[in-house]
Amino acid sequence: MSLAHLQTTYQPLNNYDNVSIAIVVANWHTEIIQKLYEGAYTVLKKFHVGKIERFDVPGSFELSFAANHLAGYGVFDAIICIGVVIQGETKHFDFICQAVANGITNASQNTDTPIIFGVLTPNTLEQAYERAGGKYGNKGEEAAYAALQMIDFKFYAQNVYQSIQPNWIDSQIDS
Ligand code: DLZ
Repeated sequence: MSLAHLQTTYQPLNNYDNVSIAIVVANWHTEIIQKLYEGAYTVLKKFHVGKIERFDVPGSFELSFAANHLAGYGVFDAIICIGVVIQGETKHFDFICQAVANGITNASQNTDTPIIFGVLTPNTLEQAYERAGGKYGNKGEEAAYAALQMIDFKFYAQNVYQSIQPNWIDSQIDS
């Protein structure tokens, strides 16, 4: 017998009333940021997420610290980080993007909390607008869907696997 029978597709939760999600927003390019934030907020509301809390930080560089810190309280089921860094505008681009991407990855893994990378890194302001409710959609909405999907994933995994004894799993893999 193998574990294959357990690897069914997990279903979305029917009810997000008890779910808490933080949205951390970097205060650069605030008009675009606001559109991304509203996109994320609207999707979470549509799915009746019980608690949505916004936190503002100075810039994208601070997103991962804030997300890591908030995750440490263990009260948020997911954290969405929203920022905009325009490549053509700043020599800081590589430093900031790399720092925030690595920081979010580390924070997410260290705290076992889904932390979503909702940071736009386009070449121009125009490209940023196109991704904040323009012709390429709204990346804030996509970030919210990613958060819900990761919450579904954790819920499913915990329900299916938490009660399974490790030695039972070993025996399934060996056989
Ligand atoms: C300094 C800076 C620059 C030049 N550009 C941006 C940007 O395009 N987007 C953004 O979110 N933040 C920027 N920042 C601010 C840094 O992220 C950070 O807040 C400061 O360096 C202070 O640590």
